[in-house]
Amino acid sequence: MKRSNFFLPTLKENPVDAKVASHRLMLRSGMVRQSSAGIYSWLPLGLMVLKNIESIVREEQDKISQQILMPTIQDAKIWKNSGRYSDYGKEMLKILDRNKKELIYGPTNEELVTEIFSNNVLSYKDVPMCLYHIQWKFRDEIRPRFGVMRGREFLMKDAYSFDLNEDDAIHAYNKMFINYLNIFKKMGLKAIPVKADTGPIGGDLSHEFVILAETGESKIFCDSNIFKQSIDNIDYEDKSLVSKIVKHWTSFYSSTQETLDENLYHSLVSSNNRIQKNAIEVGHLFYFGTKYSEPLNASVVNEDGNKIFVKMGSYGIGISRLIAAIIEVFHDEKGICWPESVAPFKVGIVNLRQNEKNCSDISQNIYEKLCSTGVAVLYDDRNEGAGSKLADMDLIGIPWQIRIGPKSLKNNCVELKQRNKNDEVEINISNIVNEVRKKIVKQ
Ligand code: 5CA
Repeated sequence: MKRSNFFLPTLKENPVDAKVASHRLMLRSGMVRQSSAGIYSWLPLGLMVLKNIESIVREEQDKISQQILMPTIQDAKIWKNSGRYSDYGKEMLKILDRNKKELIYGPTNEELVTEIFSNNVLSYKDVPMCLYHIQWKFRDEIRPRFGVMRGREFLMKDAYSFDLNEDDAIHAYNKMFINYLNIFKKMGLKAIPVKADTGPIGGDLSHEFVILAETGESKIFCDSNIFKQSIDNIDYEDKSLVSKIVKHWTSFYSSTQETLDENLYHSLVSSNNRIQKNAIEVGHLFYFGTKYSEPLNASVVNEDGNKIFVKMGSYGIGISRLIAAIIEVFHDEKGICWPESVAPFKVGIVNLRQNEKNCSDISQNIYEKLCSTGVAVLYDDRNEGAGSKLADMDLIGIPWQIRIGPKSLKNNCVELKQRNKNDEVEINISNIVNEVRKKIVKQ
């Protein structure tokens, strides 16, 4: 993509009402624009990152569940049947259509997915089943703030599991637990699971996945050793391995403020290892048994001919919030420093002297070669000063920068710089494409 053709309205000044780094940088780098409180339009750069995050989530979720797509607008009737129409309170956006039929804009999808299951699955042979979708949600939050971190409209991945008995349902929960660790790892994040409250979703088993950040709205209390643990891809059908891994991770004390047991925390974790910090909730797991399957009549006939209500869990990831969380972790005073897996472009080319023919010819040539090998490149070909082009490239956070100017061209070289390091190296023009490709593959 050439910058001259790319809709990227960057801002030089910090917007006054943006209080946290991620909000400031998302506005300054032209990723989003607010349309009303807590509701955003996604411009090309922002949408590219959103899609990258979606595809990491999709790739991992496809290993343990099937993707569907439910609508944003739901019939109020199913929410009345589950009892949540009144329970959900003012956060739920209620709508009347032209026939005065009551609809709602979905804040989540337990009711609708349970109805789909109930109308289409009759036999125990069809379970276990796990369905997920990636869809916009609306919650009329009292205090939408920090940009897409706490929006009113936001993109969520939500999955729902259906099982015959509690043992299988806990296996589904555990698979999701490990899947989440892998998803966040792929984004370069160290997310940890913490024991959590179930809130309006309900149930008796729940974990939040959180990222440490000063600006996070959750407070967590945990054993620092949990940060030293790592996760690998595993065979999800190996029930005992799955359970062993989850037992290991949950053996370290970790809790949100709401579920904190002060005595237990102090007795289990030595004072040097206690971490009490702010964190951003990026994912949430719930197990709630038959809370929705009973009122919405989601049952199957088992082998013995008996009708049983399925045991369910639901599992969310804040896709749009993740962008803010990633920026909170990966930024410096100049701008965003994207981890490569989510970066909108892998390489940015900065032509430092647009009006010098040699610089432009070589920039164009490297740009074409990189594009033809499938690398996502943004080439800043605008007729602007070198300083402002470099500042913009730092602001938008592309992981690798190729800087092309007369000084290094004298040695037949260009400069290669990693966004988050101060280690620019001169590389011969004839090697640059291969060098960059090698570095990207290695990451
Ligand atoms: N139905 C369940 C699981 S699918 C559910 O709705 N869980 S939740 O309420 O915890 O939301 C799931 C995830 O969505 C959260 O972990 C958080 O990352 C994200 N999220 C929730 N509210 C917002 C919001 N107002 N703005 C941005 N992201 C949000």
